[in-house]
Amino acid sequence: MGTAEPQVATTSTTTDAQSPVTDGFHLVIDALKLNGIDTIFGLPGIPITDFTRMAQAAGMRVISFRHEQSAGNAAAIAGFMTQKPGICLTVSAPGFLNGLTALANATTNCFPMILVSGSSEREIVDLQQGDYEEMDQLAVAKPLCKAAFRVLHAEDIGVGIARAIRAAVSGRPGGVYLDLPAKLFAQTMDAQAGRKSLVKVVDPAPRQIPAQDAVQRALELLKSAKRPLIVLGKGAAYAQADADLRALVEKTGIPYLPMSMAKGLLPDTHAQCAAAARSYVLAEADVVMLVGARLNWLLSHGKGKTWGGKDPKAWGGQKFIQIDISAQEMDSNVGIDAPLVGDIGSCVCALLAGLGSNWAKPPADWLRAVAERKDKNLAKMAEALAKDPTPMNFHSALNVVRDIIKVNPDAILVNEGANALDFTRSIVDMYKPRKRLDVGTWGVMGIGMGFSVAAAVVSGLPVIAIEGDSAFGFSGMEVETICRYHLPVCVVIFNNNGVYRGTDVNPSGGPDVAPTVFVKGARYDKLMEAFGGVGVHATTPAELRKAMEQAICSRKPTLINAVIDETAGTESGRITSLNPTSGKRNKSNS
Ligand code: ADP
Ligand code: TZD
Repeated sequence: MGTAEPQVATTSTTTDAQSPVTDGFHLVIDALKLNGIDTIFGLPGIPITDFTRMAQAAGMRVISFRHEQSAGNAAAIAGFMTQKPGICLTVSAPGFLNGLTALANATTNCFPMILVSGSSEREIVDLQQGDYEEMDQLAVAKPLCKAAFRVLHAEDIGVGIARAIRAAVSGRPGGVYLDLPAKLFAQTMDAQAGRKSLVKVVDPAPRQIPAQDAVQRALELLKSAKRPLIVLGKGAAYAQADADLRALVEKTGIPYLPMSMAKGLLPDTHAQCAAAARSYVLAEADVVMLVGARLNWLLSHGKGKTWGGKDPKAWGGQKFIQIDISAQEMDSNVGIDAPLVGDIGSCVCALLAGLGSNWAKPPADWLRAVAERKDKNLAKMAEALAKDPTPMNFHSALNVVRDIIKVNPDAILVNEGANALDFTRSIVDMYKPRKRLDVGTWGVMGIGMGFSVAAAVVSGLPVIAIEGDSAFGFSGMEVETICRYHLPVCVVIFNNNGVYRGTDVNPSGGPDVAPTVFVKGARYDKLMEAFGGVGVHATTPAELRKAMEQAICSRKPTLINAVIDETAGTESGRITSLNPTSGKRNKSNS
């Protein structure tokens, strides 16, 4: 890099009580620390390199990545796990853009994070005179996040950080962009005035108490139900109201369905868990209570055949109660009969209080019907898991992962891919809240290693990442990051030689392989060995089991290349139908 970096202001620090002046670098660090933020996920370069050094010197954990998208994903999931905004720090223009996908994804998933990016000279950017890494980042970020701020003066840093924190975690959580121009870092001001300018955010995510009449309406609707169902979403996982939520489910006796990242809020093996009877309960329930789950594509927009509707757009006739912190979420897809707007902790608490002591359990015939479906499907699953084909398929490999999680329920499971995602979600039971972290609302590939790093850093617990081979490729270079920080991450790549599968052929007969096909028999395990981690090539469930057990026990960075039958799986996993099929093709076929 030819350009000189801003000089470290060696004489000034707000942390040094003797020093008469402070600077932008230290004010940002002090403002974050004052608000209990002790970790930064980022990637250094102009104008933030010295900032990363100073943050580390000031006792912050600075986790440096190989690509900003992974740093951003790490920040986002740290936000989800801790309810504090995760911080991602990047350089200007390209670094900022690399982080932006993660910021947009965080916002889409309602994860609190702050993307802090250095930016170039305002005067030059605004006149478009061609500065180093020039870009109007604030304008670019605005439509992709919940809020975006820029700080121009050192004395405004305290307020800027406070606004960013509050915007990220209050109401519906989301991503916030904070633009810090290079010049800001170097600005100096009186140290005492600087200290006074900082803001400790009081009650950053205030409780939002639901109205009593809304609680009553919800309870009455629930009471009238013949076939009630509770759907738990990742908003419920985020809310950390675990004990009350469990009490609500158990006191009402209503079957519940966990969305992907809500798995484990109650153990998946709980008698009331209806995950194994998903299609039955969605189509049959007459009153559905959504707890921190949106009626988006993942729930077929609350209508159509999934919900017992006669055609793909038809309402199935059920009534909905929806608990959400965002009033605007109500009626977004179908009418909500009993909206319960507030934070999940307060709403669940109010519902519990209103249940009384003689709440009637749901009708026995409904519970029996759900249990029958569930038992039938679980028996079918057990049969599939008992097989031991050569080569391994998703079931035989995941049978191992299922056992490993069962004996290590505190381990965090990160999961991405198509088939690797869908099969893991349905086969691997989770036992504790917030242990399953995955592709979320967008079904985005590339979260794998960023989520794994953050999960290990934030929790100190072992992390198991179940990755499709394509999915892994999006963030694979971060295995170096995992090794560098000696993180207890065990990456398992379900290697079936391509995107979805490895069997496509080039329709033209030309020399290029098909667009979905990768190098056959790739040895991803060697990648981990290159950085001093443990690499294992596993071709049988026994080899996979041994390697995973050793990884958990040793806490050493491990990558297991689990060879899966390349014909296993389907295009796009469970969502094959979302692939457009040309009307032209249909006509000419018929
Ligand atoms: P899933 O994908 O698991 O179905 P979604 O991401 O669609 O879940 O929905 C999460 C919902 O939870 C969002 O609508 C969000 O507003 C809501 N939410 C997040 N945190 C809270 C909270 N603390 N209290 C109430 N609602 C929340
Ligand atoms: N790019 C991004 C950022 N997100 C995406 N979801 C995709 C592309 C499209 N995509 C999927 O939806 S799943 C997937 C891609 C590329 C990978 C599937 O292959 P895999 O998993 O090897 O990871 P399986 O188990 O072989 O299906």
